[in-house]
Amino acid sequence: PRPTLLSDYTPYNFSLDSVTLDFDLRVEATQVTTTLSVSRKAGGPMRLNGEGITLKSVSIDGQILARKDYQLTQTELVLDNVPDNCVIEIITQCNPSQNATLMGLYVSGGRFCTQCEAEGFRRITYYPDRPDVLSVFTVKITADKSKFPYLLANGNMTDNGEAPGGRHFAVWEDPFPKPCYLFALVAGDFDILEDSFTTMSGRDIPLTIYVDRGDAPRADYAMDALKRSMRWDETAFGREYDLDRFMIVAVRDFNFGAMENKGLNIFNSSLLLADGPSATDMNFERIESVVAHEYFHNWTGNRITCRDWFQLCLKEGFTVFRDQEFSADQRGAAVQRIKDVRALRARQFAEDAGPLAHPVRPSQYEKIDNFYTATIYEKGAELIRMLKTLLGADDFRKGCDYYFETLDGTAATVEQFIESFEAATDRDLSQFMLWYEQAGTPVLDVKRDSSSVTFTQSLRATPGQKTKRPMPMPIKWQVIGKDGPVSDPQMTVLNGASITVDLPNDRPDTTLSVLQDFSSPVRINSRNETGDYLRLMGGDPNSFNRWDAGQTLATKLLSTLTGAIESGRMPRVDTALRDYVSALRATLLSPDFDNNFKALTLSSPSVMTILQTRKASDPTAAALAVDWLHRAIGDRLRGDLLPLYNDLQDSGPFSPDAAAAGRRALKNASLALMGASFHPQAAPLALEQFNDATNMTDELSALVTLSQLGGRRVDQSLSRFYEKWEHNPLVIDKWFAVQAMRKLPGGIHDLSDLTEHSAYDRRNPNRVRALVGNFAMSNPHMFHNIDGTGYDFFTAQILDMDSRNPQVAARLAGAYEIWPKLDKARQALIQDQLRAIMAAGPSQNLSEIAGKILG
Ligand code: B3K
Ligand code: ZN
Repeated sequence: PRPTLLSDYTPYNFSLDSVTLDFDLRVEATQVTTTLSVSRKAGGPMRLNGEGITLKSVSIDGQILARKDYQLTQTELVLDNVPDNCVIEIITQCNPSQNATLMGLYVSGGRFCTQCEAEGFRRITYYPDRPDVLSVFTVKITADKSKFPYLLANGNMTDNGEAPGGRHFAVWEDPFPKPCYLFALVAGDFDILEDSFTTMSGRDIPLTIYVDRGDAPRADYAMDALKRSMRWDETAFGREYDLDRFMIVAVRDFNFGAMENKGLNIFNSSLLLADGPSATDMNFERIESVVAHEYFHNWTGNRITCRDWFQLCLKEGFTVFRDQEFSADQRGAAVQRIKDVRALRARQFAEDAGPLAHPVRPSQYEKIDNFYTATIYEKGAELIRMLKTLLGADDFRKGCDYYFETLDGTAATVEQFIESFEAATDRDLSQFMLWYEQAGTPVLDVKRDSSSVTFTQSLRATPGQKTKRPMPMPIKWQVIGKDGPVSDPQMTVLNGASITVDLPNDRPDTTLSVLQDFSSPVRINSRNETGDYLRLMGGDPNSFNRWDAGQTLATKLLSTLTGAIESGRMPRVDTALRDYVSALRATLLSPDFDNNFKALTLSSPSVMTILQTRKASDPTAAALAVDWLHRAIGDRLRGDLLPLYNDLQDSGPFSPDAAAAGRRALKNASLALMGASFHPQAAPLALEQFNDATNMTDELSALVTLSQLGGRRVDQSLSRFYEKWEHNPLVIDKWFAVQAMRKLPGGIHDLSDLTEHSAYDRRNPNRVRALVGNFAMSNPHMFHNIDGTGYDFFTAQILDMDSRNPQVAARLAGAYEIWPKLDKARQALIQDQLRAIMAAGPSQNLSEIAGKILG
């Protein structure tokens, strides 16, 4: 299939003055009557997208068209001779109960729901399914009243009543013009949680969250996060909510996290429902950020949308930046920055370094669903952050205000976004556009002598991009002496290939702290030595760099260990390990740092991160290196861990706030290290914690530690956990996940058995991700087993998923992108798997990903 090209963009040749959708909802045969008021803007036929639906009739101004008056293919309805101004009526039929793609209109848990972004609306009716065609929608829904008491769509409800045959109807109007990807419809029976919010101009907005019967109390936290997000967007960005009501619906079967449909957000229930006993602190944190993210889209995405899907980062990068800033304000900026960068490095840097590398604004795609990537989202957010760093907070806000004022109600481009900042601040940002156009992670080389430092940037070729140009890079730095900083924080902007700046103090015994707050998304090539990192770990005033110095030391250790394990040598890291652990101990015992920061300092780099620093490496050796390091840290901190664990015991009622979560994080990190080093108290403490836990963070952490310790108590604990939580699908996902990430005693057979478990549901993306996704991403020992059984299992699961849900299958297959970093034997094994996928007649989604990974 021919890829879609950015350079091919042409505006649509009609405008849609209004759209009416009339749904006659029936589980197996839903009829949709679509009425379009159109006016012509340019010549040519009217092309409408449609997929997997049956056309019943088309009429123009009341005249039913004969079959010869239109062309119909698998993907398009083409109308010739459309008058300049007319009303087109299209009647279609679809089968929501058989829709396993979870795109368009489908049934989940006996309810109707929709997912239209990016190209799902075409599975509902024939329509110009592209983000630059905006219209006002009126939606009428008719359905059985007892089975579907709630009938919801975007906007405000303007009418409702009874219909013949035990049915009822509701009419919804959304006054804000929108593209069809923001359309949503939900029908079913729900428990509801209601609240309200008074906006900055004094408007009272009712807020409703719709969940499974009995789940309403578990939506309290999401509701609270929603109200905090609404207030925050007013104060931080001056953005007020616009419709008369705001609704969120939770569904169990969902392809990704959540969706920002205008006034009617739809959420994967895993990102909405939480209470202390059943949800971890990480779940609470994610819920807070995703609720905010979807709400923030109301301005960055909905009021101003994208001209075409190449501009996806316009809404996603900006909105991720906004949710990161929100979380930083709610939970502490330093810790938030560390977590965001850790995720960026683990996922986006890996993507940028491999066969799937693409620019933040790509110039071509086969399936747009495959481009909801870490690069578009997370690197996209980093670009906005750099813009803010370069401009300063005040000018950044001026540019945002200008963007919202001048482009409201339009479908915009990245150029228009950047031009807003140029216009509002009178600056030339043309070079900044390169960040959107060039794929790959730049390397920032740092070379100093006693009186100056030279920064040099370079960027390796990526697929399809051979030569690269220098990009504007804000570099925050500071000079640190043995008793602390000897300069103020500085900022240098590197525009060209290289720049040399004088150091403020010409002192021999100083260390440079470079890229404070991770001021640009780059890798650093530094000449700092172990002693420098130890100094930064102890005394860098910038929390991010203090944490990062520890990560650098750990990564060096792990890389050395991996090399030693690969070649069967005894690792010789005594001195480095001793120094690293004493710096860790100093951090742990210091009263100056909070528990969240300490827990992050204790957590070591992932196998993925180690592989990034090496060539042709054995991933199971890297995994053994991580185990070895944990054990060594646990041994050397033996005297500290137990008192720390005991000191951090919770008392009082559960709270999901950052301080309480930090206490649990550090407590459980010490338990995990005791477990890794087989501390005699580890097993009894973990068992006691598991049995007595009153919150899921403690219960699950104890279960993970037990499962790493092995032995009979693991099976007993897993069964106990299952019986206790059998009726909560989100917790049963965790039960599958724990097993997917553990060295199973029966190897791959145990994993296959889990796919036959009565609670396993291969149609439910959450469950498949819990078992299959976690296996591939977080079980290096078994997934990368040199006998190839891990890969065989994974490929079979991908192909099975592909037969129903190509989007989720393609996303799973992304786990194979790591192959160029692996040893020759595994490279060959994975290439065979990818060739088998390509030979199996995969969907277009899967074929694009597998084909690109294979190269
Ligand atoms: N905009 C949606 C993502 C849709 C993914 C489509 N494959 C959620 C979000 O980013 O907020
Ligand atoms: Zn988003």
